Amino acid sequence: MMNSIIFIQREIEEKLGVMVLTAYLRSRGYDARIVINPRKNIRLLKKLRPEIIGISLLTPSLKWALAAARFIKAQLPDTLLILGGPHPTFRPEVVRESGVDAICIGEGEKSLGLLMERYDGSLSSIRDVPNIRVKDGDSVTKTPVSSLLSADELSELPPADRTLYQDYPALRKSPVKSVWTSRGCPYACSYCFNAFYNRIYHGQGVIFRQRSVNSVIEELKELKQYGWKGLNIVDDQFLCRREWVEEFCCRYEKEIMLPFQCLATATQIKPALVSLLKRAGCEVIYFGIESGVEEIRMKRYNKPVRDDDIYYAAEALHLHGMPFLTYNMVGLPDETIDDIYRTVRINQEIETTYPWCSILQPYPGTALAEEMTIKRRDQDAGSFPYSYFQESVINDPIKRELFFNAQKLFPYLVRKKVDYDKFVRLVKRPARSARLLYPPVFYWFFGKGVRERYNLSWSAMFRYWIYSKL
Ligand code: B12
Ligand code: SF4
Repeated sequence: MMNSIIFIQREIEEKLGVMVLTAYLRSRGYDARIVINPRKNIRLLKKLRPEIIGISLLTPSLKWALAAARFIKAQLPDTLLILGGPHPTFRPEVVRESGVDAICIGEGEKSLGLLMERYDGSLSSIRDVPNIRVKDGDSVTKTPVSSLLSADELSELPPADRTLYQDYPALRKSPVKSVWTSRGCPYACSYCFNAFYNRIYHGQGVIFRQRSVNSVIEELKELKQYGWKGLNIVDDQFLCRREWVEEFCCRYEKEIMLPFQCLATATQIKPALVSLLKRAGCEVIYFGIESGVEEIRMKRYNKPVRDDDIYYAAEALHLHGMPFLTYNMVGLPDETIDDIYRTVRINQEIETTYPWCSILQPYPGTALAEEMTIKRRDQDAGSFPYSYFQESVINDPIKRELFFNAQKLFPYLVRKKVDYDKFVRLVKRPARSARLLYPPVFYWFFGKGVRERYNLSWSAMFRYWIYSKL
């Protein structure tokens, strides 16, 4: 009999990685499914009795994942439990945790495919599978990473399996879908995972790979039947090859004709390209400013974007009436109140449509993690908050409060063009009663931004929120 796998997760959200792996496994004849909230659905899991349980793991969900792994192993001791995704890629040692049998580093298709083929109920049967760490008593067996999938191989992958989450009403009716068109980013920003990822794969193929335009368009045509209103293109480097973007826009405009949003680097945003994207249906472009202080951006964050690139990009976007969202961060331990205001200020100057701000999290595997001292040294014990909108993990309580206040008020400070004196009054040790209002202010702007970007009514937002609680 063929092995089967069930992916488990906490969030009521469609995970593209899991849908991609499911499509790959199903095309090879394996049964793959999803169960959200495994504790509540333990009877279902016991009934299905999968040979393998997989978790796609981001660092902030580590605590949940380890508790879920232990719970599953107590209930289904014969099941192989494997973790994959960003966290185990950067912290393979997580395989030593109780409840976890194996982890997968980097791209999952080839490894999980081979693991499903070879697993015979004993851990020794999967010890040779590339990219895998397997627990063996007190020691761990490692295998080297296999080469990255080539652009041709990516184009030949079956499209993400969109039927996977259909049993969940919030997801079945979700008006926004995601798609990926490329993998990899050659840059090395110090807060991002890509530098480390590229080191793991050094010598194992080209870092940046793009699917053929045809394979993406065919996937989107199929996706149309799910009735989406907005599409997110999740690529880190969607605009980096001009000819590819031109071919994509040309076909998208004719064959898909639905609104989409994408990410870019400010240096890539030029008037002609913006006009092309707008004609094809692009409704919002996202790009990173991160800090309004050029030196912090370029030296500390290692992001090769000058202030002038940002002003020029904004000009090109305004010229064509293209709304844009900017990613900003606060939270470097030596970041001053004036530095933060410069981040607010640059967004005021360029009249960002959707100013977004998060609190810097030095996730394991990033260059910043090496440099920063955080509240609890043991990063793997789940010291990171669930969301980067929550709080800073640095030691200094006064700075933590400053970052909290500035992040919560950021959209307000930018949109209302708040001046320096008022900014200082609002973010530097405000009265406790005033501070209680900051999270609602943040969520008001956040919700309003989501509603506008995806053309949703308040009632649609409310319906979606209710579904996500079911
Ligand atoms: C889209 C996206 C989101 C979406 C959806 C996230 C999701 N859960 O799928 C949203 C907007 C919800 C989101 C939210 C967050 N995100 Co996000 N997100 C991304 C983004 C841009 C693309 C992910 C993607 O779909 N890739 C395409 C698929 C095909 O690749 P993949 O998921 O990596 O899967 C492959 C492998 O990892 C592996 N694999 C994955 N799972 C498994 C499981 C098993 C068992 C196996 C064997 C293999 C395997 O195989 C897959 C195919 O090769 C990435 C950046 C990036 N380029 O990857 C950041 C990224 C994953 N996000 C990140 C972060 C920090 C967050 C947040 C925590 C931010 C926050 N708000 O605080 C939240 C938390 C979300 C959550 N609920 O856990 C970080 C993760 C860092 C870390 N150390 O974990 C990333 C890497 C961005 C970054 N530059 O740092 N995110
Ligand atoms: S450009 Fe974006 S994806 Fe690439 S390394 Fe920098 S932050 Fe990461």
